[in-house]
Amino acid sequence: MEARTPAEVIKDAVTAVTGDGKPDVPGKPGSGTPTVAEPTEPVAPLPPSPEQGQPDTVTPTGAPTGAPPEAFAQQGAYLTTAQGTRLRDTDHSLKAGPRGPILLQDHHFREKITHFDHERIPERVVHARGAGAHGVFTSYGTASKLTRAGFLAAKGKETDVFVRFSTVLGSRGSADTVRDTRGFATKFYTDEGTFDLVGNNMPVFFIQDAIKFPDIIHAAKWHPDREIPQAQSAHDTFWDFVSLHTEAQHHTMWNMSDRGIPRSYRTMEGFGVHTFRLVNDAGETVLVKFHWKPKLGVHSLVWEEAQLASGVDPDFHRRDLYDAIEAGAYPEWELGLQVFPDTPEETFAGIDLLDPTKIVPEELAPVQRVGKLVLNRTPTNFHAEVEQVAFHLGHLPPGIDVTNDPLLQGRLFSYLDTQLTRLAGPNFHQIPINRPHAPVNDMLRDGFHQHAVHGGVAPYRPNSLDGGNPFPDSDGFVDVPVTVTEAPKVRDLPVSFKDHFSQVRLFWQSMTPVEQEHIIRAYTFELGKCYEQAIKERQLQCLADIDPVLCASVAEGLGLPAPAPTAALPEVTPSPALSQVGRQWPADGRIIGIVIDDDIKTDDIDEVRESILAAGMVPLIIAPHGGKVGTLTVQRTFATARSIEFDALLLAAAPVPAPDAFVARDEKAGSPGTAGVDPRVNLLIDECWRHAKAIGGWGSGAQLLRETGLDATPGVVVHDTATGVLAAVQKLMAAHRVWERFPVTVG
Ligand code: HDD
Repeated sequence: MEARTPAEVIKDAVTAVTGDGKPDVPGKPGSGTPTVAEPTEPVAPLPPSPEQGQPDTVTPTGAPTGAPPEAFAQQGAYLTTAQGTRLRDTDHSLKAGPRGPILLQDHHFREKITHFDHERIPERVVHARGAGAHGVFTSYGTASKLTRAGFLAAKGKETDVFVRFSTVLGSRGSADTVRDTRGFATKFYTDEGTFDLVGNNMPVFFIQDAIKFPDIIHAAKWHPDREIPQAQSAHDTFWDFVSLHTEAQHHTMWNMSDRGIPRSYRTMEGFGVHTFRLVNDAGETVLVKFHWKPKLGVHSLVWEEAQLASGVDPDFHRRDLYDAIEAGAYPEWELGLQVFPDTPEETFAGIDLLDPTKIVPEELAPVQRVGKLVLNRTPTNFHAEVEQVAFHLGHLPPGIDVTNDPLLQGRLFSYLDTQLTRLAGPNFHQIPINRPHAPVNDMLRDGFHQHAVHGGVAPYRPNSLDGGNPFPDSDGFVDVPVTVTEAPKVRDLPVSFKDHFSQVRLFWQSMTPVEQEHIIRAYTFELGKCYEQAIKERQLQCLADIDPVLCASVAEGLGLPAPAPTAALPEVTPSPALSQVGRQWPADGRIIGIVIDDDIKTDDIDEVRESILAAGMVPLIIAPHGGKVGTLTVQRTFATARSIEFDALLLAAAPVPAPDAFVARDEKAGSPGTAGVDPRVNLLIDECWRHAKAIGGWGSGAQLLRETGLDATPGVVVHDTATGVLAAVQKLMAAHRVWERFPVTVG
């Protein structure tokens, strides 16, 4: 065969596809004369919809008005490369012909894919799963005698804040409602420098010395071989650790209590945990513990609800936070201080204030309110703000100082260190969410991701080249000159730290019977998930050293003998302030489900909806199908509604089973409830009742509650009128749950 030149070979190959070798007309694939049929028909692109607008009619950023401009990266309405070159097309890579390979020269393609490949940053080693919001802190001025920190001292002073809530153990994609401690970290952008209060929703911690932090976290996170369980403490290594390091018993009981499964971030207390030192203008000091008190009270889920929510809505807390803010039901907390004299012993009422496994009961040192926090703005970009926010206990303004709590001392190292890897370098304080709102003039220079262009030549002090700049300020941060006791260098802790059980007993005894019952069930569940008999037995021994009833009840559930205590149990004085039961709270932002059917009188429902909204709560209409029922807009269908979403349930109807099209066969077959009622409504009622939520009904809804006999049980209201039912249900909601409905065997 006659030899051909390379050019002829290529020409033949091209001609085989396009026929005559002429390129296609741009935008009209196949317009050459193909000798082989195109495998696909060219499809005309969809036209832009009219509401998409044109570059000169839409804002470039979509930014809400009033939002800080520096938070937005978009600077014009036209699509550009990262270098600002306008682009014609971002949907097609540059190819050697429509069916050819992608060309390496396609900078836009490489820039887009490379950037995407690096979009994720390492998740936090703990507290990976979280949600955050912006807000404002307003000082009451009541701390002015205690601290010179301006954001606390001046009455009415407003300070911008960013708060990040989190779970501790789970990965970034884990569920919100797992049993765990919750992080409550607040960044105050004060005029005198940033203050980070990096706390939890529990006032004590697992360990007393920071050197054990990697150990407790290794034990509590997943097993290293199979990386399970996700976001759970119900496994062997956790219980192995806490039963061997008995200082962890106090925090563990908080986790096993209802505090481990909060109803909402909005209904959590927050604690700074450690004791801090405040210093005023006169140089006088006091020791303090920080508390956040939620306006709505402290409320929790019940365990089954938490488990259901993990599957039905893993974003339960995140959604609740953002929905509440967007609905204008701004979450609120008061900041409070427990104040103690700064004595050389650093104790109060015999309690060592440096021991982070101990509380000071509020009955001994009341929490004094010093300001109010309101969260009023959701993040614009989750990654930029919630992922990149970096907290650190060393971020302190003048007037607040640390103590020698050995956990706090170790944390002072860890938080800066972790950001170096997580945020890839030492300049993370220049990321918008981390930028102080006070003027910055440091002598830090260069490094990865340096955003500032520093002037001058002399970032050192003293200097004679930059006019002496920057200057120290005699009014600046004071390290309180606390006397350090002369003592030998040791790897040890104070003797008082060795009491690991008396405060666990105090917590247990402060709980009401229903709360104790929940604690027993939590221990029984979690230890029941352990495989190692020795670990269960060791933890039972710890429970025996806390309380015999607790120990015996859990032992019974595990099918093991209850051991005797190793020593006489201490006398403790309960602290009723620790209980969540027995008080009345506002129900702002709570959600009431209203079950209707197609025959409903919509006037009644309109009236009820109006009253619910007027009370600051959220009504959700639950109907057999989407769309409208009369004039009412349906918000949940029987298929999409699940009890976990509602704090109370109103039955305006007893809906009959919907046509087959709407009910899955298994749901229809399996439900026990009342015959003739849609099984999904039966399930709603059943779960709301089991989870001790208020339930009410009128008309055929009342009839249904009578037929089931539920009307004779606590917290179930039947009435002739819708408004009568709502009034009674609202009263019940103030107590959060119908506590009498829980079965109790202790007490
Ligand atoms: Fe920590 C994150 C709270 C002990 C080391 N911690 C982190 C967060 C919270 C807490 C709320 C998430 C912050 C955010 O939302 O970005 N940690 C606590 C509390 C503790 C505590 C209340 C005890 C009273 N932590 C603790 C110790 C160490 C750490 C003893 C290490 C010695 N914590 C870290 C960390 C994290 C962190 C590894 C992970 C991500 C981060 O810091 O920024 O440095």
